[in-house]
Amino acid sequence: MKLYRTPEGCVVEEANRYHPLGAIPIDFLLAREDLPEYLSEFIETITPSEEFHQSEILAPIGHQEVWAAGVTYFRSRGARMEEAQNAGGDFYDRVYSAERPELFFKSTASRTVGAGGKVCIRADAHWSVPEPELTLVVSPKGRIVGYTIGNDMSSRDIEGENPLYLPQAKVYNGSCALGPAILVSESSLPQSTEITLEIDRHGRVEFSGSVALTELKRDPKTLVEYLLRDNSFPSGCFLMTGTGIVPPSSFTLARGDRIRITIEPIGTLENEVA
Ligand code: DO4
Ligand code: MG
Repeated sequence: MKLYRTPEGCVVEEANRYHPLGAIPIDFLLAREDLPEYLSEFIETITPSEEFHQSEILAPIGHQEVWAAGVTYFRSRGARMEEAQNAGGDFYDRVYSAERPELFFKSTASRTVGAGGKVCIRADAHWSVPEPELTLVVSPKGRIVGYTIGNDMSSRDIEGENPLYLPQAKVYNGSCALGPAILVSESSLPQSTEITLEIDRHGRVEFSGSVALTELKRDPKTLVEYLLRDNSFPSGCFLMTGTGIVPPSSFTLARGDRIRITIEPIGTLENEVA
């Protein structure tokens, strides 16, 4: 079952049928502890349609905060150590194997775009990349009630210069994309689930890569447990689980690039760089 947000309201896709939820706001849905059960029962009362125009979808977010985990894949650890080689210290190596994960504040709805929206690179950065990440949809009490695709847009030169610059490398206008939908499910995704990234430039593929969830070092439930320690999310929240795909160091995003991230059970999140 997938939950979309459109300008006309939320829509649930189930078995190729689309159930409009009318005036029910996404905040009401994402604040529920029983979202999968609630939606399964609620759509029984709605006459579905077989049509849905995917061009009209918005990021599936209301007033939730978006948080992110970092250095959760070996590939990310290596990339971080390389970009920060002049910053001194072995903090990325240590956080990769530490018990406490790296968790950071990533975005608000105002800085987040949905599928088809434009993501941004900072004007004062010269090394920018997308980070394709499985993103957990978390209830106020910390239950994982769904999954979406996230793009943790990042400025690698700013991040690499000094770890204290992380918030500037990560949080700016258009620095986050979520969507196209929330796969509403309480079951874990299979370990074989693949995340793929394709970046098109002038109509041809400039970079592509993929990673399977087997490479994710941290258990999603443990990441959520850490995030909710002494930290409340009355509207629920999103938690990106880190990137396992990093383009080569010679690569930086350019205006007009198209970024496509696919996670098969959820869909494809496609955005152009503004
Ligand atoms: O430690 C910096 C951020 C790492 C990150 O965003 C990731 O691994 O996905
Ligand atoms: Mg990331």
